[in-house]
Parts: sequence; structure tokens; C-alpha cells
Amino acid sequence: MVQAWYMADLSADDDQRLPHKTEPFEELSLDQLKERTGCLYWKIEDEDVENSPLVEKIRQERGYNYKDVITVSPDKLENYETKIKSFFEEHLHSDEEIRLILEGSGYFDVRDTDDRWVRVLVERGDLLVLPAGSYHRFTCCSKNYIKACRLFCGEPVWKPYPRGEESDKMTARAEYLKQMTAAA
Ligand code: KMT
Ligand code: NI
Repeated sequence: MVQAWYMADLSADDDQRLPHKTEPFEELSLDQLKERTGCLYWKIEDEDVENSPLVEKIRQERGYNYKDVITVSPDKLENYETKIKSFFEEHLHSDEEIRLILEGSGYFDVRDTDDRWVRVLVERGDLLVLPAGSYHRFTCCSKNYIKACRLFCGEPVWKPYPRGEESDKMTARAEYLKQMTAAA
């Protein structure tokens, strides 16, 4: 099942690739993750994760007709250092960020409704949907390797909007906040 927890505060010289759990450990259940961040999550148990019937069903139901594969590692991703830095800058998108993990592992950090960072460990067989307008960031784990499918409805728009005045005013942000208060 999903592993998600409230993060300890990060200092500038901390290694973002470590788990950063709090003491005592504050874990979130799948329901809590959904209620507090709006994230959706499925565990894909099939041997062939990429071609799983459950993934196909979710793609059809949610209209995810676009798919590509991204590998984030020093030797597979061009400009790795620059990209990993930008992945870890807090941002939002105008659309969902949908990742199906095929190999390796990483952490998606998502803000909850109280603006606290929730860290979600993603590894093989995890399908995570970050809602449009949710503030988040991504980092690899210490092994610096993750391979994932990126799904999208229609022509993909990957543009990140760093958290700030502009992103706060976006329609996607307003819609996200509205949904989160309606669900509360
Ligand atoms: C993103 O947009 O943050 C990414 O694509 C990260 C790598 S996919 C696990
Ligand atoms: Ni993103």
C-alpha cells in the first residue's frame, strides 16, 4: 500500500533524497492522503505494470489517452542536475500530474490543506495522480533512479508554475481549493 508521512522540516544542507520522517512518525493512510491532499493512488499488482488491465481501465475512465516513459537518472536524463533541481522546486500545474512507476523509486512531496508537506514514496506498481493546482515537488531517492509512465488527457502540458503570486491566482489553484473545501 501507499507509504505517506508528514515530513520533518528540511534545512538548506539536508539531503532531499533521504526520507525525512518525523519523530514520532506521522503516517497517513490512503484515505487521509486523499482527504488532505486530493491525491489519488492505486497499487498495480500485475507482473507487467505498464500493460496492466487495471491501468487500462483507469486510463479509459479518466481519459488518459497520452502516454510516454521518463527515466530520471544521471546517465539517462539530459541535464540531470538542472532537471532534478527544478523538479524539487515547489510548483503546480494547470492539469493533473499522473505517474505510473515502472522501476526504481522516488518521493513526491505534496502540500496538505494545512500547507504541511506530505512525502509519498513511489515505487514499482504505484500509480499516483497529483491534482491540478496542488503544490508539490519531486525528488529521487538515494539510488538516483526512477522509470515511470507519464499519462495525460490530450496533448501534454508539463509547464510548472513555481509557487508565488502568479500561481496562486491560477484557475487550477482556485478549482483545487474549492474541491478541497467541498470535500472537507
Ligand atoms: C515531474 O514532473 O516531477 C517528473 O516527471 C518527475 C519524474 S517522474 C517520477
Ligand atoms: Ni509537477
